[in-house]
Amino acid sequence: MFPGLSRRSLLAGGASLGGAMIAAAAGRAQEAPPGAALEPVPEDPTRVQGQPVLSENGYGSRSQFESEVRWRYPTATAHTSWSMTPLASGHGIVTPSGLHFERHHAGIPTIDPRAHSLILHGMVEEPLRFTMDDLMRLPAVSRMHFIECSGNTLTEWEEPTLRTVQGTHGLTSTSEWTGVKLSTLLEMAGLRDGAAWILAEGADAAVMTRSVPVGKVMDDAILAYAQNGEALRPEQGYPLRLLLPGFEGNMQIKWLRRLEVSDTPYMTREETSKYTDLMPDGRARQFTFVMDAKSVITFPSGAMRLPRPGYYEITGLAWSGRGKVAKVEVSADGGETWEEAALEGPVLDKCHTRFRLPWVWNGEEAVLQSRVTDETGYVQPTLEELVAVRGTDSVYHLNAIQSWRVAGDGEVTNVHA
Ligand SMILES: Nc1nc2c(c(=O)[nH]1)N[C@H]1C(S)=C(S)[C@@H](COP(=O)(O)O)O[C@H]1N2
Ligand SMILES: [Mo]
Repeated sequence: MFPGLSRRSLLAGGASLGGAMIAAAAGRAQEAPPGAALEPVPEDPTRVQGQPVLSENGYGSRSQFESEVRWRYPTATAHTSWSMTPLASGHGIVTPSGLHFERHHAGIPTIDPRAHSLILHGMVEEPLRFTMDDLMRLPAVSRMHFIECSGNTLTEWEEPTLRTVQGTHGLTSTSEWTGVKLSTLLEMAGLRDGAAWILAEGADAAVMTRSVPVGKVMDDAILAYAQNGEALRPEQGYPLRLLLPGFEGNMQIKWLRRLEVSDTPYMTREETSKYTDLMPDGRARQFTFVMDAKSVITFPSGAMRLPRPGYYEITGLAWSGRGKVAKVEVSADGGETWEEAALEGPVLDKCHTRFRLPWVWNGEEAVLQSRVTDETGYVQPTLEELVAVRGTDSVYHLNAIQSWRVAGDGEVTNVHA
């Protein structure tokens, strides 16, 4: 990508950076960015030995010249808050574990896996308790899936608000998740007649609870203990989280400690007071589990500046909670005309999919948009279309087409078009 562009993308929402930064002068680091170790930079790396093997005690770090970090949405406290993935600087479809977005309602608990267990009870033939060792002995699966908070993009209903794609869309990330299919445990315990819902409960101070339909659980729910080839990060629910591919992030309970089977939903706080969608007629949609198809251009995107007219590769991410991405179209004229982008394979089920389209910018104002169609034929709506149905009282599930305006001087801004 273009030097200088990704650095700017850190300035999500106009907030100041804080933390470590690279001094641009002389290209020499003065303080290591998070996740990096500071080393002297030789004038000619062919004239001196490099760092010895295991100089980092056996766990690698990133280059001291890479400084992308998650950006915390400025909520009143840092314990119930969000942090957002820097999508603009991402490559491919996997989110580095250290940059996976976070949503915690009561901070990140520290849980000793040897003391942790999962209880499965309620409408089952035989209530069961599993230690982490028990779970890790069961047959496992590894799958790549996105998790998106249904609050992703919530600032953008009425006015273009946050400046960067990290701010507008950074509550979605993709990892490879490994764990046991939840259906395996339910088959061991045996569901009683009439079992229809399962309450999942976390071991954090929020003791977060959500009701999940048994159908989803038997289909593709995973009890994940690993992320991108290693144990889950504490932020993602170490030692155990529920993964419900394609469902809203809130249901994917982290630090999972209890599952209770019932014939009715539990009507917890998170499915009544929160995570319902107030409609224009004053009624609310409830149990809006599936994340509708959505896409966003990550390059060029808000707060970048194209240095000059000429060739660029427009790229971004598309995903759908209903299955695979079928098609992504890109417009450079605010939706007047569309061109089909190339999808980078493999195109996976309920997973971020990267799209790319070559573009020659002629130096005139352009409005860039992307529009995804998923394998069910669902087409990502315009904001106007979405608001016509939902109004502007609902907070969650804004999956409309995003517009980035490229001005004559190359400045890229978040606009409603
Ligand atoms: N126990 C527990 N589980 C939780 C939460 C929480 O605060 N506590 N937050 C939920 C919300 S709202 C989202 S969007 C996802 C975020 O997952 P992540 O932090 O791994 O990205 O976790 C969900 N699971
Ligand atoms: Mo969320």
